[in-house]
Amino acid sequence: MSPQARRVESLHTDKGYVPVYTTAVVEQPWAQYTPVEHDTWARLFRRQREVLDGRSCGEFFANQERFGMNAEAIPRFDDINAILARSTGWQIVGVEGLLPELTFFEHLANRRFPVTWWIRKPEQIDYIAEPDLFHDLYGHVPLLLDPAFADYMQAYGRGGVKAHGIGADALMYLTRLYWYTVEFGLIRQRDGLRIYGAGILSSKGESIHCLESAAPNRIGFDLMRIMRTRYRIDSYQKTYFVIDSFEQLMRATQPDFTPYYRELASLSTIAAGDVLDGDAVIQRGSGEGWSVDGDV
Ligand code: HBI
Ligand code: FE
Repeated sequence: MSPQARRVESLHTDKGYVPVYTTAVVEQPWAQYTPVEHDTWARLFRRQREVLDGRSCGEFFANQERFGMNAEAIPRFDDINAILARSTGWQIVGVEGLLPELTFFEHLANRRFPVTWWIRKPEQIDYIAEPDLFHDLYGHVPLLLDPAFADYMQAYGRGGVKAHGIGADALMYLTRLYWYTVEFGLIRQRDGLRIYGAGILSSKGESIHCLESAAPNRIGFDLMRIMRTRYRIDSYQKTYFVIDSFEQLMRATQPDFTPYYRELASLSTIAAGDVLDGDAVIQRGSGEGWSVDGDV
């Protein structure tokens, strides 16, 4: 029997939002979702369907349809899992919210993606500081049907377990990679730049900003460059990194990163908005509206 699902939210303290770490896997309490919660899913689903038309990568809507995701109701995790099992062998597991890093990596390494079971409140439609069901399920899960992306996520999890054993710096480098790919990545496809990062796919504002705004830099994927680059947690990204394919991502994570971490220790970090001489610049950002500090 799984533990009972209970909604755990971050606590607002003088250090900002502090995640309440819980590690349990819980059963999705599907029958307990209220009409308001299904409606929140419906509103977000319809809105992003419109915004992401011509903006999300080709795989995104196609895979959503393979899952049968629609605006009618919050999907059942069991239905999603039946389809995942037949394709890439991934599974989703219900969780209360953010997990401790090692627990999170261990799930990924075993082809399990943790999905927050609860959905945001109506007044949080436009912004919520932590992952909820909409971000996790709508944003992350469709790409788990893509074989190369699915392998990348597992390799990332294995690398995470290893980095956790190496130390805090290794973990910091690897977290930057997750941020600039899985959460905020762009991909170059036949008809132009497209979104694949879940942090963007689940945000109306950033979906438009990342492709249309003149402010951010758009730079070709470079593993070591990314692992040196700080990022923003409280505003749109100053820089987006662009991959050419999910195979490129998968190939980049095949080697053991241990020597990379050693090299990174001798290299300076890069501010979120900086452009370097060797960068494969697709667009140099105007920097309009950027705050001068706040990179993490
Ligand atoms: N836990 N449920 C959940 N979802 C995440 O995306 C997540 C997490 N714990 C840690 C974490 N992400 C980050 O440390 C990643 O950068 C690895
Ligand atoms: Fe996420």
